Amino acid sequence: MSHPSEIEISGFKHVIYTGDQYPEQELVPRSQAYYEWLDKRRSVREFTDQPVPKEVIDNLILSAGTAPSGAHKQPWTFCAISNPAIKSKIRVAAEAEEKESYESRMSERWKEDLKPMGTDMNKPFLEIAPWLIIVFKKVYELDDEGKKHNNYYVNESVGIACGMLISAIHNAGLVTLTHTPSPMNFLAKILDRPVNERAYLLLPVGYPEVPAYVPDIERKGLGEIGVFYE
Ligand code: IYR
Repeated sequence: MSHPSEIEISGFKHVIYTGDQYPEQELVPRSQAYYEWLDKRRSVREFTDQPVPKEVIDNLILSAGTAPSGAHKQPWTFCAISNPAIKSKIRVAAEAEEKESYESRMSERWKEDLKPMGTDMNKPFLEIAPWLIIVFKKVYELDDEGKKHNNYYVNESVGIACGMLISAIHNAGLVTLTHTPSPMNFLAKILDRPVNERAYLLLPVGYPEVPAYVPDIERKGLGEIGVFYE
């Protein structure tokens, strides 16, 4: 039976889905291989300054931009910074916020919880890593008359895009970590972002130091994170 290559639904064009499908016997090995590959991803804090070509960053951003989003509003902007002067500015401002956080904003319990991660208020990777990708969420759009139109499920959409970005970085053989200086509004100021954009996450991107050391932590098993209703 032949199908039309496109149809209309509520007046909007729909085309045929072209994602790959695999024979049934490949499902388990493919899903297992993906899991095992993804399980090797770690948040790495030690970077080298080895350059990463801009074209790689282009592809990482395009990959993140394939994320689903509320009403397909794509409420994100990815700022990629390799300029050393801007990276230094970001490091100075981020460390100032982190110092304040570690010294007075974070609870003792929180700092105890972070001890195994080996993180502190110093963020040398902000200058050493060849690229910083700063993800901004677009809370609303402004139309031509300057009227605000709220986007939908913005945190969910941008969170998913960040997950896909992190996977794309891992796929390229590069490393990152999720840096969340709080508050983050200094980033919009330094980068002169429009009023509808709020900093969401900062990801340094580059090659790991050799060797790079990561905390010896375990991931929860299927029995702890999966609940099945069959
Ligand atoms: N915001 C700081 C501190 C920090 C907080 C958590 I929760 C971490 O898992 C790691 C670090 C930072 O981004 O370094």
